[in-house]
Amino acid sequence: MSEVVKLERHDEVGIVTVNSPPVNALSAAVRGGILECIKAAIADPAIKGIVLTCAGRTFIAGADITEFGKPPKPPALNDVLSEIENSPKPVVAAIHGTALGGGLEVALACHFRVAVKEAKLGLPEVKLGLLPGAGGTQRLPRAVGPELAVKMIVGGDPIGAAEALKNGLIEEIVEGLASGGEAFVRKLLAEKRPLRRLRDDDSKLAAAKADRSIFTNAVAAMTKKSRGLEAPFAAADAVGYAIDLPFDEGLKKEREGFLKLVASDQSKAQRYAFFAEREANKIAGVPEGTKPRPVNRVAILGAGTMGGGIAMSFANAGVPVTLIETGEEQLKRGMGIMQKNWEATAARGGIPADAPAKRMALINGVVGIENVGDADLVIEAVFETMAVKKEVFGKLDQYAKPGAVLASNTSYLNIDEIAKSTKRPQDVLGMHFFSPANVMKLCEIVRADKTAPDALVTAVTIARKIAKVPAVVGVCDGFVGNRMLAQRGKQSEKLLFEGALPQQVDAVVTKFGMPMGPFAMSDLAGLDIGWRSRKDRGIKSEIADALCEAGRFGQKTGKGYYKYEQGSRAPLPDPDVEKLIDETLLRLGRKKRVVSDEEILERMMYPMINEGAKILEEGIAARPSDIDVVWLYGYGWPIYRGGPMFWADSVGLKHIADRLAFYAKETNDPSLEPAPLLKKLAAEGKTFASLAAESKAA
Ligand code: 3H9
Repeated sequence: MSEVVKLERHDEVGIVTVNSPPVNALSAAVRGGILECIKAAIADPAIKGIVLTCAGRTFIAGADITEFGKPPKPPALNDVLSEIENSPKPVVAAIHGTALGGGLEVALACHFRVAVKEAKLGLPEVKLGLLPGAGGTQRLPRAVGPELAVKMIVGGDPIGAAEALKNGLIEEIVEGLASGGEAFVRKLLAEKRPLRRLRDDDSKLAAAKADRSIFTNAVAAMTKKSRGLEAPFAAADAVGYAIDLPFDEGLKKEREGFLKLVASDQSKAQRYAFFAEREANKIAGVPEGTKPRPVNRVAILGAGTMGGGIAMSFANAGVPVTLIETGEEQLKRGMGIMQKNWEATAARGGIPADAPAKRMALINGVVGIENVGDADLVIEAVFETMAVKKEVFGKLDQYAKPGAVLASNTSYLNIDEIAKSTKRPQDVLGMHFFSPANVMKLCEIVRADKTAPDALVTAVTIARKIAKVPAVVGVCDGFVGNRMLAQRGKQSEKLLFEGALPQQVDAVVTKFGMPMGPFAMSDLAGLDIGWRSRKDRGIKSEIADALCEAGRFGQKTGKGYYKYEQGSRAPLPDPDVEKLIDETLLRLGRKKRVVSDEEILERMMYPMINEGAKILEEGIAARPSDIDVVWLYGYGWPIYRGGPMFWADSVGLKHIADRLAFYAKETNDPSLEPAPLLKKLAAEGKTFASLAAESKAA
């Protein structure tokens, strides 16, 4: 008898329960157990109807992702599903938690589905670079129609029980899981309701069969943001097979598509990213069992762009916020922006119409730092200079409650130094959010020298609670993300002095898959900030300085490295900039040369990887995958390339080290010399992944 799946009988109802923590994934053992129990229930003459349900926190959350890429083990999921669907006795899936991927596919092979009201149902395979490989693309359109099926399969986001009920994905919302499922089976039996096998029911496909534009329009809408990705398009094709082909042929084509994707580099990268994100939750060097401190209220200092965005993130997750400013006017402005942001989202249908008011009600806007007293976590998002930060933390010592975690949102300043201005350095850490903070998922959690383990765990836990992806990093200038970005910035600037143009550099970077190139990004951030800071420090950057001297501060002045039409954010190459660059080079006696796209890509990416290697060597990041998480969720690194360190492995570390050494010599730039760790791994024929595996094993 199976260890992970059990069959019990309650009178005439057979209950098949999967119990394979943490998420009841469909490992070979679970597949085998379901098959065995369904067969046994069918064979038992006392059983007239069957409930398939799960123990623990969730219904089956999908195939076991760790099995992908390994030799397949029987039974195949499709065979298990055929057994369920062919059962002469009704099989009802009783769903709680998240029925995802293969889990929903199991439920779709059942004749009926019921769920508790908190349940979520979805086919998120595209997020792993896959398409549903066990009939999901064929059965879901038959259950809910091709339009919603495309939305769920190509978009990958789950729907709630209410929407599932409205669209015929489930029959009923039940109160208690076990009793609800069982009662539903008894009702079916009493009513002698015929079995509904989705494979045989084409009724919801009729409209799209008659008018294919219903399907193609849905696909066009859902693939708008899928640039560079393979899976959403393959998944859409697979839904098309449901409309165009008989069920069995569609199933076969779906399987072919799935097998192709599972072996693709993109899916490997996306699966890696899935586990990297989860690995980042495990904090190195913290005693096992360390509990987070309770956080019932958060105080945020500063209602500017960052403070406001951070406050919104907490309110979005239902956490009450005290938002603190130094004056009424700044506070009013900050509160107004948040309200407007939420109202715009509600107008687009992104959140319910009553959400803006509810979320605003969670934010208590006040003037004066002395109001931090009831907060369990204080996040400072004030002006970015050490003197101001120290003053603020000094005051926090006086006003914050004992044991409150005191976080700075600085993007590069030394947290150890900030911590010195309090008498409780053990409570101080960094929580570096990325702009716009209510949208970007990354939160770099900066562990300072004296940060207490439970303070660190608190920050990671609360970051997850507000749907951020935390990555724990150490103290250094710019932490992980901005420190690596600085290397790219340095090279992009140098490339202009050698003959490349901003639009050429940016085009290479966006073609690689980044959302924006370095120059468009500078225009967005504003060129004047760097200009002023260079002036203060007596540093020159001839081209950037010349742009600022000409009043070109970036998007906000309608021109920077590019020009912008009124009201547009689209960067347009500007001949004036080309002229300005030419004149600057002439003045400096620099010779232009043709810079190839290949060189641009190498000089944009390899110095970042080199810096990543230094970051690992110094222990600023505990794992290469933590660096990848930073880039995936803070900078829009294309998920299908896994992150810079993962990508570096695929390029080959020896090649990268050799090219860096070459450019160091060619461009007379010692900062490009390969880092000792990179050199060592390259010489030993190793990868960052092998380094991570070695340190995990140690
Ligand atoms: C698929 O189904 C293909 C089929 O169409 C075709 C087949 C032929 N496998 O996220 P958490 C682990 S593709 C293996 O922290 P939460 C996870 O690594 C799959 N392991 O919890 C972690 O381990 P650890 C389609 C898995 O409560 C632990 O479980 N399904 C899997 O925040 C807890 O995870 C998906 O894409 C898995 N499928 O969120 C769903 N799932 O503790 C993927 C989780 O050692 N999963 N683990 O770090 C999720 O989205 C979330 O895990 C879930 C729970 C929402 C379920």
